[in-house]
Amino acid sequence: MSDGSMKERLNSIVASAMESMQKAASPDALNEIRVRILGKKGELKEVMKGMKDVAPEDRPKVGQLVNEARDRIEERMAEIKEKIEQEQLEMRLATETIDVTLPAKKAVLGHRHPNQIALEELERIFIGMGYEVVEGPEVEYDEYNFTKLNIPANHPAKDEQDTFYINKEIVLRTQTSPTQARVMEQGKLPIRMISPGRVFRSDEVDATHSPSFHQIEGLVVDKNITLADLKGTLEQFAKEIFGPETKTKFRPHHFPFTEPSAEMDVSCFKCGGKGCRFCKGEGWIEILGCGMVHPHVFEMCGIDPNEYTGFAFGVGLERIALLKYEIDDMRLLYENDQRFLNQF
Ligand code: 2NM
Repeated sequence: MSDGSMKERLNSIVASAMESMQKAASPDALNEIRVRILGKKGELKEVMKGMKDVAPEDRPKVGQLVNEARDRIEERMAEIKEKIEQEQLEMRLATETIDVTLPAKKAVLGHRHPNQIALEELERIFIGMGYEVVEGPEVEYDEYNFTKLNIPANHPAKDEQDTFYINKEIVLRTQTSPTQARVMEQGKLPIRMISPGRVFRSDEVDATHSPSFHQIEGLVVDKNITLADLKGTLEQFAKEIFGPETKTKFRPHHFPFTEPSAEMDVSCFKCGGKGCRFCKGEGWIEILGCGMVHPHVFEMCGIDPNEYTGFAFGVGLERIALLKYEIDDMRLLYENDQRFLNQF
């Protein structure tokens, strides 16, 4: 093949490329042209293949012609690409209007969890009585979770069946009272505090149990605190949370960290104490555990039990939420189904 006919062929490729590019209406169409002409199996590559038939002395000249043809096509292609993109942008600006008068999309608001509502109500009641809210670690030393609370090494609460152990010395706290042991140890007296938070017990999930639930424990330490202070405080608490008609009843109980210890029942706020399905015919509903802080606990937390006395109590937050909102299965509290949560 002569370099003259090569030149003709190149000119015709360039001319046809120019023509189809001129007609191209989209970046995609342009890209097809690029592949057809400049691509690996494109028309220019075909011309290069014909180079073997060109006289060796003409080859550099023909190579240069191919490069020039490529440059011209690429240059024009870039111009046309920019023109098409500009046109498309103008088209979108002209057609895609935003109606600023449309009503805004409603933001989907979450909802306070029943546990949270109950927690805030309990906190409000105790803050109103001058208590401080103190939070502590969920991963706790065995020492604070058990030993300083008068729960000795051989106590059944420490069984691996009941407690999650991280290692020999560290557990997931089974109660929030270790936070109170920490506050007592700091030695700033008197103390009026509640400690809310998550606690852990090795329990199977059912309608009334969960391996992770929440507690609020209270602690008052001062000179001359008596059982009368405990009763008066918790009676007031019961009336505020369940209504002014609520009666309370204290039954003797045992806790390692208090002596004497009791459980407090409230008169059923559904039937007023006559007995109904809600209180299982009892007229009373068990609400919390309490007692006078054991002198041994004071000693282990650095407080002189001859100078100071105190009372403490523990309430299950879920238990209060289930009762107050008449929820019959604890599992509903952990499923975070908005249709359920929105009811409270
Ligand atoms: C309860 C029942 C009775 C309690 C004891 C203490 C502390 F730290 F003072 F020893 N805090 N909370 C206590 C007492 C907790 O829960 C059912």
